[in-house]
Amino acid sequence: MSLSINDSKIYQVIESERQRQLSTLELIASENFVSEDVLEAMGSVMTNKYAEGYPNKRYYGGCEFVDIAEQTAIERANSLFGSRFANVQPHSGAQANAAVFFALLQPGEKVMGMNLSHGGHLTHGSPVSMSGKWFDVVSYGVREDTHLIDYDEIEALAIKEKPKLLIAGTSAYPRTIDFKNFRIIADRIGAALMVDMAHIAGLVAAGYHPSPMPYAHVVTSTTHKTLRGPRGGILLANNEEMIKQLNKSVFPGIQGGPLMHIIAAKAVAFKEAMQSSFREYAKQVIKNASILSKELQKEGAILVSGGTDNHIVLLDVRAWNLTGKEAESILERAGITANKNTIPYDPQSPFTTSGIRIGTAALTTRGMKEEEMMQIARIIANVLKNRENSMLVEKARMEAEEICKRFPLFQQAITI
Ligand code: DSN
Repeated sequence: MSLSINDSKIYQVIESERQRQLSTLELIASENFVSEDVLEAMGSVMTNKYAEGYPNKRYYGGCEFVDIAEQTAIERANSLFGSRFANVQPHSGAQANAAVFFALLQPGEKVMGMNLSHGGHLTHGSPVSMSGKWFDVVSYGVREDTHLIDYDEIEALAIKEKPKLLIAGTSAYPRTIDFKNFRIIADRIGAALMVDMAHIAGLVAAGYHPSPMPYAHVVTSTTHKTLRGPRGGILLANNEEMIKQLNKSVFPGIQGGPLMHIIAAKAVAFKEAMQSSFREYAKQVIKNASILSKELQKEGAILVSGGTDNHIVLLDVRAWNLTGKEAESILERAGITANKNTIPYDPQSPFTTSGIRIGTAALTTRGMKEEEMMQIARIIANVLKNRENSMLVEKARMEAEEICKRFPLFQQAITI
């Protein structure tokens, strides 16, 4: 290892980030800790190889080994999710979603997705993203009284607006999504149904959230959230014509050379997600979120939708006279990493927000269970309620660090 000698600045930054991850409680719902095997594949010589095209149909020589890696990733993705076809090249979830738009729509055509501030995603038609700038967008939200998706409302809107593409999928929705209902709506208006399962992919893989695969025309996902793989995206489909269109859309449509080191790491992660230990993990992720939400409620927290079915808990911090921005920064001082998030019908801007989104995927990877969730819920509530008390916040930080020490990570990582 020569990075510490040849580039001490970057070495130091990596080491500091490693220490930060080790010593703080990671509750960002879209983050996780990959295995050392995934890390090893990501940091391998596969990064050196150009492989534009697809296995056995490349624009470069010397692809015999990267072909095996990509084919293996495709086969494992299909067996993990029960799909017939997969494209494992999207560099991210945003790229996977853009590939669907490029494959199925012409600029200006109509799409219908969930409003970002109700728990949707930027790439589902937000006016600040390419999806909202280049396409005609209709957004649906959740009900104001329950914070739940109302399928009758979506159906009525879809019949009125007739989008060509209907999008199901969220980044801050704590409840189970009924993909069958979405397909019924799509069929009524002759739309294609895209499901973006980025947040729940690990839960779907393990059988703890219903799979979109029987219902969606195309499924997109990231590979790094609950699925616990490298940062990246995938596309899944059951129809051969659909995958042909998607493949052309990813390359040469919107991307150049695939990231072969990431694709190899995706293959490793898919294999890990097929193990019974991963099913146990996903079950615990949900149990932990459920305990965390109940304990927070006991402390007086107001939760969007009143609880959770998945890995996400969304707090309405107005109950404690805070904005999401303030709450994020107080939690950070206490050694807890979470993110400010808009809540449905949020009076604050997306930069300020009234919510805090927390998720249990990363801490569950560290091995934390019910007991730690109860302790963490108490710390969160205590520091948010007593933020003026800097001694209390400092004590909370020490307690967070002590919990982290009991659940070590990266056994074989480099140390200074
Ligand atoms: N930014 C991701 C998340 O946190 O959910 C989605 O892209």
